[in-house]
Amino acid sequence: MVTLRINAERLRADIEALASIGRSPAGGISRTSFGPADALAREWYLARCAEAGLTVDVDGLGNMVVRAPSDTGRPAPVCSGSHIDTVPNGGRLDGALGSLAALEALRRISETGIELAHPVRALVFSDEEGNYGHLLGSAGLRHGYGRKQLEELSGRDGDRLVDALVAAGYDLDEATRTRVEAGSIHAFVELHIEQGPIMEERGTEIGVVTSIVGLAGARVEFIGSADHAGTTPLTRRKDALLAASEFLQLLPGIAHDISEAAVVTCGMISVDPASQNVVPGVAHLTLDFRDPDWDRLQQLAAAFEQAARDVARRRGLHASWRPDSMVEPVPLHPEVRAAIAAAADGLGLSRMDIPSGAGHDSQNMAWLAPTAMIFVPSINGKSHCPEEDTSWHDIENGANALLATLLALATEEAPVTGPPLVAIAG
Ligand code: HGY
Ligand code: MN
Ligand code: MN
Repeated sequence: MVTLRINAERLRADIEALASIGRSPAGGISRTSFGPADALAREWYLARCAEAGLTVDVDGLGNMVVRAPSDTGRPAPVCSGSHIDTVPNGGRLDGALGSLAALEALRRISETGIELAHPVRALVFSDEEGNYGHLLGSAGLRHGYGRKQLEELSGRDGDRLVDALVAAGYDLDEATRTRVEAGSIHAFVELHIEQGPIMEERGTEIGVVTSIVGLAGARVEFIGSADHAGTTPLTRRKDALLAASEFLQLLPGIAHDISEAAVVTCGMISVDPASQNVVPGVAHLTLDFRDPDWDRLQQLAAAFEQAARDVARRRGLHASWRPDSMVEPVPLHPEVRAAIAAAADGLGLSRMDIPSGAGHDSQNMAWLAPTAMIFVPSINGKSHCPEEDTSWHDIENGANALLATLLALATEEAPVTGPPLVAIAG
C-alpha cells in the first residue's frame, strides 16, 4: 500500500490565494464563469501547474485537464477535480476545494515519482455554477454541444455564452468538439464541501456520497400590461408582478404534493418596465427545482408550468415557460465509493454515507467513468454565501482521503471493474 499525505500548508496557501481573486464588496467571492475574475483565477491556476512542472490542456469550453508530462493517457487515467467559478457573492470552498485538492494530490504524486498502473489527472470544469447552463463544462464532456445549442445559451445578465467564449479567447468550432468518450477515464473522484448541516451535526469527518440529486429549472415570464400607477384602477390592471407573486406562493405546496424530497427556488426576478410609478407589464423569473427521483422531477416541471399558465389565465395575462435542460439524478459507483470508504478507514477517519442535494460535475462524469464523491463538513451547513467555511483540519482530512483514494484506484489496489453509469442504469 502506498502511504502519502498532501502538503497541507501548500493546499491552504492555494485556497487562500484563490479566495483573494474575485472578492466582492459584499464580503464573498464573485467569479462568474468566463468573466474577468474567472480569467484571473484561471491564469493563477495555470501558473501553479507550470510551477509544478505539469502540463495543462484547455478544451474549447475552457475545461482544464492537468497531467504529468510523462502521462500519455494509457492506460486510462484516474481523474479528480471540480470548479473554480462561483455563484455571485459565494464562498471560498465550493469547487475551489476539490479543484485545488486534486492539483495538490497530482503534485504530491508527481514530486514523489510513485509508480502507478494508471496516471492521475486533475481537472477544472467550466461554469459548474450554471451561469450559462447547468454544469456546462462537464455536460460538454459528456454529450458535446452543437453550435446552435451553444448559441441558445445565455447568462444571468442576458449575455450570450458564445459572445462570452469569444471575448475570453475561445474558438467556437473547438467548443463544439469538446467531448470525452465513455470508458476513456478509469475512474473519477471529486472532493467537495457538504454544503449542508448533516455531517457537522453528526460529528463525522468524511462523507461517502451515495447519489446526486436531479436538477431542473426554467425561465418563466408573466406578460400583462404596463400602465400608469396612479390612474389605472386596481380592477383594470394586468399586473405581471402580482401574477408572479401568486404563482411563487403556490410552488412549495405543489412541490410537497409531488415529493417530500423536492425543493424549489426562485432566485432571480425582474420586471419590465422597472419604474416605481408604472404597473409592471412583464415579470421575468428563474426557477431552480430538484428531486432525487427522475420521474418526480419531470412531474414537478409539468405541474409548475401548468400552475404558471393557470395563474396567468385567471388574471387575463399570458405566461411563457422556457425549460432549462434537466440533469438526471445519479447513483454513485459502488466500487469507487468502497475505495473512498477504505481510504477513510485507513486514515482513521470517521465516515458516513450521504446523498448530495447540490449538483456536481460528478453527475456528468458518472456517465463517462465509474465516479464517486467525498464530502467534508460545512460549518453551520452554510454554502453559496460568504459564510461558507470548513475547518482546516477537515480540509486536510478530506484532501488526504482524496489522495489515498486516487492512489488506491491508480495502483489498482482498489479494483474498478464495473462500468460507468450508462450500463448500471440500463
Ligand atoms: O447549484 C448547485 O447545486 C451547484 O452548486 N452548482
Ligand atoms: Mn455551488
Ligand atoms: Mn460546487
